[in-house]
Amino acid sequence: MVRLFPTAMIVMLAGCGSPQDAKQSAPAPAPTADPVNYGASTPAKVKPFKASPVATFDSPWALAFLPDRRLLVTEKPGRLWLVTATGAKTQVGGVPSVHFEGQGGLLFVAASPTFAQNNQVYLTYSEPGEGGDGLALARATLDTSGAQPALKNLEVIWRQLPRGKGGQFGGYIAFSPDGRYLFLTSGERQRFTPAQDPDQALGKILRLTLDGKPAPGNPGAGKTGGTTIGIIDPPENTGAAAKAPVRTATMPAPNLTPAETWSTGHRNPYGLAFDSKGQLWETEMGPQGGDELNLIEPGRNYGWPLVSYGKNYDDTPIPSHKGNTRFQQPALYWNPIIAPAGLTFYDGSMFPQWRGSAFIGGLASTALIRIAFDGNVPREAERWDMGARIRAVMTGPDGALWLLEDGDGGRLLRLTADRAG
Ligand SMILES: [Ca+2]
Repeated sequence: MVRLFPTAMIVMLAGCGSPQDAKQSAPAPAPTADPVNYGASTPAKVKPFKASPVATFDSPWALAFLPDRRLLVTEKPGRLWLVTATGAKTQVGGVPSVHFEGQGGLLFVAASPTFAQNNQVYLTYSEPGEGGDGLALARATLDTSGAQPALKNLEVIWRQLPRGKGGQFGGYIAFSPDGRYLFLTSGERQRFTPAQDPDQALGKILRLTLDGKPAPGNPGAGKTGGTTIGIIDPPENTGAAAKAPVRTATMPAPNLTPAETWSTGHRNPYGLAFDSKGQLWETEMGPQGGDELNLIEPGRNYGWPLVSYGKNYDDTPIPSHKGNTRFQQPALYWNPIIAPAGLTFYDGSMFPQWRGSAFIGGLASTALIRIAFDGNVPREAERWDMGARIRAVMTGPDGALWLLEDGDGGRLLRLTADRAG
């Protein structure tokens, strides 16, 4: 079946609620309390940690710890490094070719929950192809037996279709606490309305098996996608969303299945992590204003691009999330923006006062942000100016916080409890 997906249908879809409707089990109503805006927070003057540079990279994007406490670090132009805790770097061979431009390139890296048994790792990246780039999820074996570490048996196990130019890919991975499922963020590529299309894996969070297949028990389990007429050239990141797309093409939809979808209506999810209670949280870059921290629950619709706490880049308004019970509210939001990148929950021993907190990196805000929780309600507890765009933050096995700065010359920083002199 070939389907058009004009704006009028988007409105109809939004009224249909979540994919769970089909199973006669509508999700609980979205909370009606409007979230707090932390956009005007000011950084603390004192940093209760020491930030030590460990190594320097060219546009690093993500880091992952291996069981032996070495790290993998991606560089957006397409390089992968194996790094010791003291900063010795060895380049990893066998990395797939990526299209490095704009927000695209080699993105996330994660060690499989089964790494101790099989040395498997996952990568996400912008994969070039006919019609443009698409987010790809690949799995490979990290072979460290030779003189140079290398990825072996690399296999793309999921692809974001339709392909297209530019935009933000998402690409964050989080594993369920039991290690059985892989959650993947798929950005809406600045195409707006596909974030509400159940047949396009854009603006979604997916729940997959470790092999990249739809996970059993997903809200749309058993459903298959239709052939979709997708937007190839996205409009500029402006309010032009409602206007006709520049160019469309009929795309096969072999893996645009609602069966993969866990949640809908996301813009640019650049952070995904489980807390100690097993709840999944996501950070999302909004448009002009409207960055969000969301508690992710299955079958819920988080509203993009139909509602937002921000406005379009050309200053055209977007209907507000405020008071709107059709869509899941963010748990908190930022306007003006922080540009969140990276999300980690802290459970280490180096900073016992922060156990249970979450940390978010900030690009535009050049900040590290601590989120504390009152029950299940998050609040921005502290913010520190790091003097550089922060691209990633991860809790290390040593209890330190590990950060990546953005851009050429971006440093890997280890934050320890020693106070700065
Ligand atoms: Ca939202």
